[in-house]
Amino acid sequence: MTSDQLTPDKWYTEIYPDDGAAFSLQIKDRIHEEQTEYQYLEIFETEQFGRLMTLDGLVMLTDRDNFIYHEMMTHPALFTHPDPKRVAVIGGGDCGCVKEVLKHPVESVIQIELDERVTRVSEEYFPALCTSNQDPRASFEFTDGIKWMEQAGEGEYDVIIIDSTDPVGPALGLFSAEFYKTCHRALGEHGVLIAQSESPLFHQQIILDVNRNMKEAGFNHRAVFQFAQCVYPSGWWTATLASKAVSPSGFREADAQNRIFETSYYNAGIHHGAMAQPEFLKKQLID
Ligand code: AG3
Repeated sequence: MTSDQLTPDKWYTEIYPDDGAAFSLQIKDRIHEEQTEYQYLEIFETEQFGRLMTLDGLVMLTDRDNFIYHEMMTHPALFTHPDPKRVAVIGGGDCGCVKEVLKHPVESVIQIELDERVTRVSEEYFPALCTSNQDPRASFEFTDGIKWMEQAGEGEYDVIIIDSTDPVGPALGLFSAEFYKTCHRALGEHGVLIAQSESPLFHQQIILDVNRNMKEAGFNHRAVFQFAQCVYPSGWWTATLASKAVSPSGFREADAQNRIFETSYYNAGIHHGAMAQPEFLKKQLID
């Protein structure tokens, strides 16, 4: 299914058919491939981006640039909540979000990933993302995140992070108002939700739908964070944050500024800047 994405001269290409565009990485070797119960999983050694993981022919992450994505999927949400202690990551099987969350003084983080193979393969091929997996505050469940949230206790979490694939197939439900409603219920009174929400240039409608669905689910405040991610469609990506009570503009800026842990991308200035919206998006986003 995906073998034609690697040419004989060793370029791996993900095509974006709806946008007449593509992105290629120069490959040294394919070092792993398997059909899991859910998807086709491949790992490549690239020439310049370290290792690459793909799922069903879509680029998930590379060693070189995943820090931007994982830092932006976690720190803005954790610094928006006044005192985050209990965190859930839906999807995110590569453990990159768990690692960033554990830099905060949280009590627990649980990763709920459908496909256990993604995590096992990450432990082997992306050890840098899995360095905190043995932390006693971390736990891992391999099951459907939608069902998990339906059964979660009321107010069980402070922050929920949705690190999903594109909204097709099993991930589609993770972009729905119904799912966000279960998250709203599972969050405490200052609860914060953040979800990866695709490209402002290629997937504007998805961002607008995510915002509308979060509002419908009862989240009073929402903010779109933008950042570069050159290995994803258009090279430009977003995460949408939704909050029950705290306005995203009132994030814990001093704590972000004086944070005691290392980041490579995130800081208080980036947090502010990432919330600035391009005119074409601002005009369409609902308040
Ligand atoms: N999650 C978002 C992947 C979306 C990429 N889409 C694409 N290549 N068409 C990545 C998981 C990182 N933890």
